[in-house]
Amino acid sequence: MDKRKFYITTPIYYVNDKPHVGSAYTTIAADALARAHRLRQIPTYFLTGTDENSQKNLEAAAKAGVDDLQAYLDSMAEVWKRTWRELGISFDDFIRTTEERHHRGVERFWRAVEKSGDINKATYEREYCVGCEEFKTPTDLLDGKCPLHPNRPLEKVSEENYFFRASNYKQQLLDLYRDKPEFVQPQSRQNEIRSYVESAFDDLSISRESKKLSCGIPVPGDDSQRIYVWFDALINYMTAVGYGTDDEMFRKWWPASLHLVGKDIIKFHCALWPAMIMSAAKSDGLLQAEDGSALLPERVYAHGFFTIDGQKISKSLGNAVDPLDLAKKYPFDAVRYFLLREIPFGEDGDFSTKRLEERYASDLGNRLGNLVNRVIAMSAKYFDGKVPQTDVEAAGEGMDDTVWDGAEGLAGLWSEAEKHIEAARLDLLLDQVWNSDGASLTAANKLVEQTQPFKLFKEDPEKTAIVLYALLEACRQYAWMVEPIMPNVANGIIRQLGQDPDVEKAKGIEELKKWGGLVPGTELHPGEVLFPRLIS
Ligand code: ME8
Repeated sequence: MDKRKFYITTPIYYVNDKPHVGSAYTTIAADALARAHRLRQIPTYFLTGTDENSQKNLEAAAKAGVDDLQAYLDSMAEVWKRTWRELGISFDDFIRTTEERHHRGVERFWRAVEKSGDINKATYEREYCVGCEEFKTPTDLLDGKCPLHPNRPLEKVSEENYFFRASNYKQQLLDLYRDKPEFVQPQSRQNEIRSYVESAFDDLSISRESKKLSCGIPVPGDDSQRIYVWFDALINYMTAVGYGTDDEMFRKWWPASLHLVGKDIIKFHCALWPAMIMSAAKSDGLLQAEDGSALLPERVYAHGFFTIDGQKISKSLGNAVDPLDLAKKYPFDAVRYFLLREIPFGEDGDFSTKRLEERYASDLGNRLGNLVNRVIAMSAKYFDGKVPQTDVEAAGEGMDDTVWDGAEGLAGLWSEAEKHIEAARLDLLLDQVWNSDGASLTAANKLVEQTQPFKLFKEDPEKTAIVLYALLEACRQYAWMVEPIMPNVANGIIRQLGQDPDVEKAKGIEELKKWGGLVPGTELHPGEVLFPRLIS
């Protein structure tokens, strides 16, 4: 197994609706983390896709008046794929659970679980919430209703189905949480999962009678039953990288490095999914590590939920924000910045265009955009359109009587950035680049105020060259620090500094981090407006 690889996934989304700012949030976070790893030249595979064997989709197709379910699924999957493309999401693969490659992998997985002795038939009576696509026990309900979908009547299901003996894996799951606490992220969710497994995790029905449910993958060897949508959906993370079709590819990418999900589906990812793999691995060597243990995903990270102007995003309230509309109104990099910056990753928060516009003006326009514009414009004006000629090493020193820590301060920012990327905390990375002491954007702006290069030039051109070189070089480094979050802005800065972003990227992150990447005498290209005034 190549240790230096990064396989990241988003949930596969239901296609009963088009993307909104919530699904965009997860997808943008995954995109930024994928870009951060690619920038570090770590082989990266970024997967997203659509969850199509769901009753919800069936209902949505009927509501839309489309008789041909496959035609509905095809057109909606295209809407999702196109939206992500238009927003510049850099996914490597888009899986649909109606694809042949997925069905083949699901069949192999089912057979493995069956062979392990963990599938049996039983009759039972229970209530099913289509909103959650989940069976509910009496303790899950509030006044006899699903607390998440109180307006949806529960379906009473009484039939003979296949069951997965999930309870066989209770202890192994608890051991997993104890031995590898990082499996469940953020840490604040670990107790929730542990107590769920201790108290409520039980055998579950993993099929429905085909005559009652016209969507879903048929149970291998028994067409009269169809596989429960979550049991099939989770396996997408494997089928996309070749499980059931391409063992070599599977060995290359599995296990997933990070499943990024919303907090609503953490139980499925942190309990059911590893239990399924533990079972299948007993009978399928491809799912085993060298020591025979099951190859489980390395981490699941559950982020929080967005409200819109304080309200839950919902169809009935009609408040779902279409990310494509946001992209028409704002430079999309600014939306990415806002989403990833505003809320500590893992916590709930509110999406408000007022806050977005405030941050656009203050963080991006005033602090980043102005700094880059001023520093490049001054350098161009005083130094013949070029990066000033100066002693690069000397320019890397901290400056007396100022807040500026120089190259050392920037190196400190980089080492913190690496930790934040590893922990998937891009909010902290951004906060630090903007606000920390020493060499952040705040410090750089202060340095301009403290040294006043536009006055200093008359008295001391040599010192001005040092100050402006330091600031230009800092802008170059900021660009690479924020590149995963704002790729277009970063490229714009690099181009204004007279460099080719692709050529620079190819040098590798260690080179990009080094003080002095900007060569004195390089021709600058001022003028590109990074954050244009918003049209209201
Ligand atoms: O659950 N805030 O699909 P889904 C933040 N098909 N994130 C949000 C959000 C909000 N308000 N609303 C949705 C499913 N999300 C299954 C997944 S995976 C094998 C199967 C995001 O279309 C968040 O990531 O209901 C959440 O987990 C996901 O959309 C749910 O998408």
